[in-house]
Formats: sequence, structure tokens, C-alpha cells
Amino acid sequence: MHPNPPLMNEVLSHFSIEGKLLSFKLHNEGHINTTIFSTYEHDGARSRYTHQRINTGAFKEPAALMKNIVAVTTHIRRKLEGEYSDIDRRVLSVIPTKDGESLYVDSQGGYWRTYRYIDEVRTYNNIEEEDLAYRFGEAVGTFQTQLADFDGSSLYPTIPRFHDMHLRYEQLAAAVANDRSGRAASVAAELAFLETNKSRGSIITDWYDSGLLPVRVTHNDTKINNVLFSLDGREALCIIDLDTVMSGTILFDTGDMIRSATNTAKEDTSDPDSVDCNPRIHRALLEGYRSKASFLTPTEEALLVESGRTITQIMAVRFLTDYLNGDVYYHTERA
Ligand code: GN1
Ligand code: MG
Repeated sequence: MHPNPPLMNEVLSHFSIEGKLLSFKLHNEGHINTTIFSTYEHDGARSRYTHQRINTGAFKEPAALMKNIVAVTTHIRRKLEGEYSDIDRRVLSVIPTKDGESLYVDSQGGYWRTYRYIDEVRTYNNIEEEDLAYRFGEAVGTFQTQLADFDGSSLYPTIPRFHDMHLRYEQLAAAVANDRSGRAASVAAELAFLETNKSRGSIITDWYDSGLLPVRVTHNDTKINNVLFSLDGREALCIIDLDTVMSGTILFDTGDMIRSATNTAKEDTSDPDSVDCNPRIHRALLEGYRSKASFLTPTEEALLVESGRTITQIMAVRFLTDYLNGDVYYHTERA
């Protein structure tokens, strides 16, 4: 459901933002939360904000989720102090409500948060240049390094077992059994393919569960368009979308980084034949990543390349499950 103007006026009036509201508009990206951008004017200067209604179907405890985000961004901010003069471009800033909370609950029960909008940046849905891939790799490695000394046990698991392949296959099997939308017969080939690849796809989950991989703080949604680059693309400034920052293995992050960057097409392309993995980009990406991720253990290193395949597979399992369930989890715009 798209929020209407009266509701947006109500929501925005509760955040601690100086000046006069000039406009707001809906942003049509992201598969989970609803995002609105606003512009305010104060003392002749304009400033922009990002407001998000948290999808409580996906995130059951918005208050605990925001506590994670405040803790993680505060930690990163401290690391950047002294090193950069433009910290607000390098880490998200949570704008509190007038009561000092990180969330506002609207009159219809929606949970809203506000960030300072980071101006003069751009995102990419896929990349063709090796330089860019290298910088994306660096950004993911840097993010993990910034959080290497953060106590992950203090983080609330916003979506428990998020990248657990066994759980995802169980959910797929349940969706097939229920066949709520009568679509199962039409995806028999996809289901057979996923069945054939089930055990290989579970390697990371199995090694993680048996303690072979270190538990670290991970982002869990490091797709290419969650990184803000400078307008000229020369610098990866900030990793956004911190909803799924949790304890886990960094292979979840390298995996989504590889999945999203090496794809020769947009992830929601309507031309599946244009999808391929670009090995040039893959090489540059891992080179950039390794240049920052000096903490890698031999077991992590051993599964680094595999992680791209694993996360691609888990996304396939999750999207197919949602398709069988009748498109109830992800926002969809077309068949
Ligand atoms: C969802 O919210 P968004 O679009 O960043 C999903 C990710 C998927 C991604 C695929 C909480 O992320 O796991 O990788 O879509 N997030 C959640 O684009 O399920
Ligand atoms: Mg996300």
C-alpha cells in the first residue's frame, strides 16, 4: 500500500527536522520497505531526508532492528572521526523523532524511521568497469573491517536464519506442498534444478553450523545498489540498508557482492538470456575485497568464490518460494 499525502504529513511532522517541508516523493526501489524522499527548506538552504516504513511482515521487531542500526552506525561513525571531514556522507545518520525515538508509529500502525539523505551520490544496478568492481569490493571489505571489533552478540537477529539454506529449502518445500497459487506445475524444471544443487548449495550453512567459519558481524544484503558511490564513480562512500546487519559469516556478504556485481544484467531483467557472470568483474571485485579484508581465515578464503554461487542459489530459492506463495514477501511490479 502506498502511503497517502495526509499520512505522510502526519509522519514527517513527528521527526526532529528543522524548516519547512517543501515536497516528498515515493521511491520505487527496494523489495521490502517503503521509501519516501522529502525536501525541507531552512534559512534559505535545502536539505533532504529519507523516510522508510519498515515492512513488519519481514521484520517482526522494528524497535530492536533500529537499536541494531543505531549501535552499528554509532560504532562506524567513531571510527571515521578524525579521518574524514564528510562523515555524514560515509555512514547513515538516524534522525530521531521529536520525542528522541528512532521510530514513529503512525495512526495506522506503520513503523517509520528517518535518515539524512546523502546528496550527490549515485548507485549502480550492474557494472561493466573493473575499476568500479574493485571499489565495490573495497567497500564491502572496509565495512566488515569497521565492524570487526563490534560485539555481534549484542545484535538482535532481525530475520533469524536469514541465509540458512536448509531453512530456505524447507520453506520452498512447504510452498510446493501448499501450491497456494497453483503455480507449482509451471516451475517443475526450476524445482528440479534446485533439487539437483541442494547439497552443494548448503556447504556454507553446514560449515557455519559446525563452527568451521568464524562468527562475525555481517551486512547480509551487500548487493551493488546498496552502495552509494560519488557521482564520478571514483569512490564508494557508504553502504546503506542496514536492516539485516547481524552475526553470521562474511561469506554471506561476499556472496551477495559477487552475485550482484558480476551479473551482466539487472537482477530483475525481463530478458533472462542476458544474464551471465562476468569473469573480469569477478576478478577485480575480489581483488578490491581482499585488499581490505585482511582478516580472512583459510576456511573463509576456501569458500570465497563458492559464496557467490551459494548466495545466488539462496536468492533463487527464496524468490521461487515467494512466487509459489503468490508474491507475498517481495514487492513485485510485473508477472
Ligand atoms: C531484498 O530490501 P532489499 O531490496 O534491499 C531482500 C534481500 C535480497 C534482495 C534482492 C530483508 O532486499 O535479501 O537479496 O531483496 N531483503 C530481505 O534484491 O529479504
Ligand atoms: Mg534490504
